[in-house]
Amino acid sequence: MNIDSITSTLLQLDVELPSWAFGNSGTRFKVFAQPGVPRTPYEKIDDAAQVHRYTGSAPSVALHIPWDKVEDYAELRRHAEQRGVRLGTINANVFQDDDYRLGSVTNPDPLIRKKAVAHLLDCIDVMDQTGSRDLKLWFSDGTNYPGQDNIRARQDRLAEALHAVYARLGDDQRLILEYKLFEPAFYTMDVPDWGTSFAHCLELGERAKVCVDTGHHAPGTNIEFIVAFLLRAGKLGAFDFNSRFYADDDLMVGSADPFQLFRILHEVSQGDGFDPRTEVAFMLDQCHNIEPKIPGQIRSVMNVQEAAAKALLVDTDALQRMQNAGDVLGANAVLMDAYNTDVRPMLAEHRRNLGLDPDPMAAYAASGYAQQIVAERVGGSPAGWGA
Ligand code: PSV
Ligand code: MN
Ligand code: MN
Repeated sequence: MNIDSITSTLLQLDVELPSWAFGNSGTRFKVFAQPGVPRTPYEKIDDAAQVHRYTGSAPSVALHIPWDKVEDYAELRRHAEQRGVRLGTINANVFQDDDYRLGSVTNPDPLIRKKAVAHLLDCIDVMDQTGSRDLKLWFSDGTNYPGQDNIRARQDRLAEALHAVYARLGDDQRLILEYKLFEPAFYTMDVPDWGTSFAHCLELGERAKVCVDTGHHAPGTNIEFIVAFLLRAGKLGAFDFNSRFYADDDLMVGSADPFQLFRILHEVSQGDGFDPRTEVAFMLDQCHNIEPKIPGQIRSVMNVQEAAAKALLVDTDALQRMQNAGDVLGANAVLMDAYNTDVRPMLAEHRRNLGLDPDPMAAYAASGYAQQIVAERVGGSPAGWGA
């Protein structure tokens, strides 16, 4: 194995952090308040910068608008840069307003559709100030009961809104359309799966791509197949990484099923998705309801790095030979050899070479930052849900 080529690929692997991972969160049953959580978007960025400081691999922070609404986005951008990170994907929010009870961009009421599209266009104004490349769209739109609304008309309204947004993008900006099987709508979602997102993105053009949130599929869905398909079609724009046992659990990536994460990243590797020129955004979309948030993010970045290192360890020549020879067990063994390799010593060495502590979790714990923010911050802001 060529360790140098693995580490040089790892060097280019940037994991984007979600601002909302640093605030209080929970389920619809209870939001648990943790001491020391950020009170402002500025403090969320301060905490995200800590994750980058100890991992060296999380140089950007995604914002959710209006959860991260500030007076001056250029100032927020400078604040991030002073902390050694940058502002990343802008996530639009058209799901937390009473007006959106029957949908946002697919609402039967044209005035509500207009309001939703206006927000999406405002988000592009924000991107112009933050220097962000990607606008991530997730719609909670859908129906709860058969007959509630016309499924086809809702697709027409969705297409119309997407076209209006796409037309407003700058030359270097992209529209990333996320899908989700169910929730909050329980009968139909208007963008329930990758096929729906893919079809709309194809219609829109080159700069519209699909976001695969790993928690947004039916149990048993072969996510790596979706990844392989989208990469082949040049339509994989981003990941929202997280783990799930049941539905959209938003647990730490690689915690529930590290083997699935490896299989997904093997397909990324096969499809040149680690090459920055392929422009796949590797983002976390997680909430740390019961565990401390900064170490939760550090652990998640490390989980992505470990799965990526294993995926890069796959002996692709041997794999292809076995595949071409129809050697089922041999091919499977090549893949499993890589998965079963302990890559932690290699990653520790990689960090040492970068001048980082080989153990980011321990280094953060020893830094005293956790105690400092508890002492300094009183009255943390919620992560966004219900904000
Ligand atoms: C929806 O479940 C989602 O995955 C979307 O990405 C939202 O923007 C995000 O969660 C908020 O956590
Ligand atoms: Mn998501
Ligand atoms: Mn989700």
